[in-house]
Amino acid sequence: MSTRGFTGRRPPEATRERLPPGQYLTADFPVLQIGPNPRIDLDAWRFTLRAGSRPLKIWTWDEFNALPRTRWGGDIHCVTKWSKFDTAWEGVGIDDLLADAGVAAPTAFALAEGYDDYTTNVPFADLTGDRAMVATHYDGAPIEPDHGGPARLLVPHLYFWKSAKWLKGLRFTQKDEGGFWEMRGYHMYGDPWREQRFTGD
Ligand SMILES: Nc1nc2c(c(=O)[nH]1)N[C@H]1C(S)=C(S)[C@@H](COP(=O)(O)O)O[C@H]1N2
Ligand SMILES: [Mo]
Repeated sequence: MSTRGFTGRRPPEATRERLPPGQYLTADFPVLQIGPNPRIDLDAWRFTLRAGSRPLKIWTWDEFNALPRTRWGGDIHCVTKWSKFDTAWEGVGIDDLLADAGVAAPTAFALAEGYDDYTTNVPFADLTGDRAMVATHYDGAPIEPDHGGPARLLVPHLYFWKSAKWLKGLRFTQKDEGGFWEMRGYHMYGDPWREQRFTGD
């Protein structure tokens, strides 16, 4: 009888079922980004919703924090193959942002923009229906700068590169425009369960 699978390196059944293909479980929270943390002063922080270059609504930090709050708990999956289970987030749902702006989505596509000029595209449908938020808290505390505080996008059903840190706004685009990593070979959608890591996956 083969002993493969009994070496202790294979995760238990319950863990395997929660891990998308090619992922491994970590208890750490790795920090991944294209450059240094941007300096963000809360007095100067703005969150802007745009259609192309036209601003639809701009919130200050205080205005943003007066919006209804939402929580989400669950697993996150990074394209570099780590997954982290049972993460806990709090922030403002994109549905609530849109409602406060009093606008319907003008196009089907959005680009999330970070204060470090990072961008990533997400179909607008993936941001609504309680599937995404602008998170301000992780594990009950304000999100640390390393993880995108004061506010980051959280789209947990897609690979974590879609969850833009230091979020400064969302831009509706006419077409599905690739962001920073999508222009460099990452998948336009990024579903971890279909292992959509790179263009063509
Ligand atoms: N603004 C911004 N957001 C970003 C990035 C970045 O470089 N800048 N990197 C992305 C990538 S590639 C990953 S894997 C996750 C990592 O988030 P973490 O550092 O909180 O684990 O942030 C994503 N969001
Ligand atoms: Mo990443």
